[in-house]
Amino acid sequence: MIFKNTRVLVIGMARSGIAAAALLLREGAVPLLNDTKPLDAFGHDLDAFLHTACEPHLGENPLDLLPGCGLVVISPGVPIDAPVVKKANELGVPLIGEMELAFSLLKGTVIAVTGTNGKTTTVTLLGELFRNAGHTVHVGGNIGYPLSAIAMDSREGDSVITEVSSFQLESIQSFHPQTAAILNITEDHLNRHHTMNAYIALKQRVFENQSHNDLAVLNFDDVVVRRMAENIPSKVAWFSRLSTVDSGVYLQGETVISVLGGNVTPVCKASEIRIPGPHNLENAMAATAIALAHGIAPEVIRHTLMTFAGVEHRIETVRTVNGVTYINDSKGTNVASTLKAIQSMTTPTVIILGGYDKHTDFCELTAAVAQTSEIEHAVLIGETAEQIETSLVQNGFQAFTHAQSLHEAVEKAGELAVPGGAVLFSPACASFDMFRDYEHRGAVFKEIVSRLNDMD
Ligand code: UMA
Repeated sequence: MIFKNTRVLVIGMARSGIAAAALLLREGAVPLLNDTKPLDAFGHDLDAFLHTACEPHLGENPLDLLPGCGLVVISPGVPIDAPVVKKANELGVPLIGEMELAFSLLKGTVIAVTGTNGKTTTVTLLGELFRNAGHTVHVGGNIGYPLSAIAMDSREGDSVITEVSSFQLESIQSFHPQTAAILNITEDHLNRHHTMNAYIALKQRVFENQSHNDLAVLNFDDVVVRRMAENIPSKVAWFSRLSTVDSGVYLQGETVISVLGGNVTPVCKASEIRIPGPHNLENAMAATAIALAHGIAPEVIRHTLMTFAGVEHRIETVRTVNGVTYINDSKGTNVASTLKAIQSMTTPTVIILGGYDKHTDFCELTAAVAQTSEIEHAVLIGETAEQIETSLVQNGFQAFTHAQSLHEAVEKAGELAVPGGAVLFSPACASFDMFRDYEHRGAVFKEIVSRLNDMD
């Protein structure tokens, strides 16, 4: 792709758009920045960037600018059926996503991790593993640090570990990770992808440009993911908590075992892995399979698994106030993720649920709320509060309360919780109805909790 002197329309002026524009400027392109939001929706940092670099076009996605452009780069938040994308296709203006742009300019070995849940924990753990093994490592992508920012300074020989979302996979062309993993697939983002089949097909695109020289790391215990092995050319390494596999990582009794090229090696005891819960055991096994394939020694892996403490906003204990422990699981942005948080509770719990409407079916969630003896009460917030209420009632669970804001929800949950119990903030929904993203939502939750009065 030739960028020099090319006028490039960059759609979206949040993290991805700004990083893409900076990368394009470095390549000598002429980026035109665009966002449907007004300028005052962006911070002062952006002001400085715009005045020195690019002129913004704000308020709508400008179809009239397309004919003068040689390329369009879209942010992950721009769906592939957006009018601006359709128009670019009609006019024959090449269009790629920010991740594709970054990939075309990246140096180093790319390792991609996707799946519905566990991506952030797994890529963060992989970063630790590769760092502890002496690699120069970059961690980014959907985790919050755009791949374009990594492309600004990655070098040959570096390891680039990227979290990949279905949104990003919608607009790839040549994206080709040397190693790609799918952790699991459960229902999510149906408001954007419409059907489960479409969502699964997008996830599988992470292998689309791989060959028999590349590695696919797949969850043997997830039937949808397991079946993908039939349709991809890559070598496969499995990870499995429930079965023995012939290549990859599995659990035998209490021991995590690796089997690579016929060599069977114990890596560690499951109980030595610091991040808790069966879902984290799977994340740790996926990371182990990837690390082993990249030559990292089992003793480095064991040490890292024993010390890695997990990620912010994921079943994160914030504080105990008046005997009640407040847990931030803002990263619980879908039903499967919140189910894992519910399963990890061991004391009487008030759960705060609800958020942005992704057209989710809440039946499995509300059944678990009704059947899990630890969950004593639910406080409902956000766009989906009424839907969750209806579903709870259908499952015979009446112990719910509504709140109009997160602040009110935390106060009500604190009043309802018993000493020795917990307040679990795990919304099972995205955050976009009330917050910028799940990190913003988690930070607000932690701020509210930090201000609660402790009577002890
Ligand atoms: N916009 C338009 N036109 C449109 C749609 C959006 O102009 O048709 C504008 C919006 O007004 C907004 C900007 O585009 O200003 C938003 O772009 P964006 O949503 O892509 O935001 P970024 O800050 O660039 O964040 C994106 C990812 N966001 C999404 O996928 C929604 C971040 O993932 C990612 O961390 C970041 O790039 C860096 O790679 C977040 C996420 O929620 C965490 N991801 C989803 C998830 O994990 O479930 C997929």
